[in-house]
Amino acid sequence: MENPAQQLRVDGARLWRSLMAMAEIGATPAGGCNRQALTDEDREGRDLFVRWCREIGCEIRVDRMGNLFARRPGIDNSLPAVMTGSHLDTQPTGGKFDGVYGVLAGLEVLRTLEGKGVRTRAPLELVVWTNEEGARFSPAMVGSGVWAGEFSLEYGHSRRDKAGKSIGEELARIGYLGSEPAQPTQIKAAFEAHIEQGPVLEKQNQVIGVVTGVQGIRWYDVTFSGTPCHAGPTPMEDRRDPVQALSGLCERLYAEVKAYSGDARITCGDLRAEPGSRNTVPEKVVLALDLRHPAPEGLAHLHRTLYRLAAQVQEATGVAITVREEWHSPPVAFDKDCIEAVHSAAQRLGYSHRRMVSGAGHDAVYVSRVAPVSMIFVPCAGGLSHNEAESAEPAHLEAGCNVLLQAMLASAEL
Ligand code: HGY
Ligand code: MN
Ligand code: MN
Ligand code: MN
Repeated sequence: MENPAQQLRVDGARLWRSLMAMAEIGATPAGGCNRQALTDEDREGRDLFVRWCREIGCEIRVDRMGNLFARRPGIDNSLPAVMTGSHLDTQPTGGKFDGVYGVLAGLEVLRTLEGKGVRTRAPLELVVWTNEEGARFSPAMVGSGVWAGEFSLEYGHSRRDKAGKSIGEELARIGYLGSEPAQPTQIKAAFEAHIEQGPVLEKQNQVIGVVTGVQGIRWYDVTFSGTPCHAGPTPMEDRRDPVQALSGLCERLYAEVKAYSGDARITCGDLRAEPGSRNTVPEKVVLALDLRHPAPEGLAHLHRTLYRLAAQVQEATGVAITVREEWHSPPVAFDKDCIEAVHSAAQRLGYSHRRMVSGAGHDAVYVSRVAPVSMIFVPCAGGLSHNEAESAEPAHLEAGCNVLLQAMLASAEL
């Protein structure tokens, strides 16, 4: 027989309405969202979130990295808090659910407790982390990374976008440069709800992903330096063309990554040529490279392969190739008790479920440095994300939110 806390359920229709209201901020004509970190759209989304949290009596605080905390007091506020949350910033052609679902599912949990007049023993904290995506400012997850002590505050503030604007300047500009130190408070356990952003749950017709960890990520800037010359008179054999070196390296690297393991990932999401004129062989081409693997030794193998092949192609083409590592987020295993809290909630609620490792990075990676953590995944259509067509079923979003509620209540000692 379920106890009263276990009988609590969220309001899926209210969750959906909030998701759609947030999706209007930065809405794109193709039905996605462009609400990049620390833009005016991000500020608008944060302001809406703060208003919603204040409506249910949460205390709001903002830290030096713009991380936004909504705290729901418990019966005993000397106890460490139970945390949930995610991010509101999106990719330039992002969707309505990546990150936002985790923030608004957390809000729905607080709204449910408030509506039912339920007070947990431990306080609850709902967080919006700054710049999770790493699209406008590199690296990804830098807000939670500074909070967890992975990066210094100076480093976090110094990161610049392509227009040369820094995180520190943009936080001040949008009014979210908080005064709280960007450092961990006492957290008993943390749970993050998120769409899977891959095809596994949908393909296997499962509703809940019980997330056991996150795969490793390594980011690089690979610079190819050639000799600028005229596109017409210069014979092909007289050129040192960085694009030719780039294509040679990519061909070899994609082949070796695919041959190495089905779990390995390579993505070349951003490229720039300088001076960027159609009829001048570029002086420089810079490739922003993303490599991933679930195992430390797999990620290390990809790292070595990149450097080995870069040296080979440099030798073959005479084009200087420099590889600079931008970010390294090693694979993370989540806490077994938190994983079990998610698993038993899914089981008791009768949702089909499976354990899985996350292919995407999440703020939970850095939160896991300072507190026990697990995540809850729900399917997204076609496994598509970082795409304006991203979509998810209201019933699945509600199910994930019910699992979040129950996992948090189990930890908050209701
Ligand atoms: O890159 C990632 O996996 C995440 O979207 N920041
Ligand atoms: Mn995300
Ligand atoms: Mn994302
Ligand atoms: Mn099971």
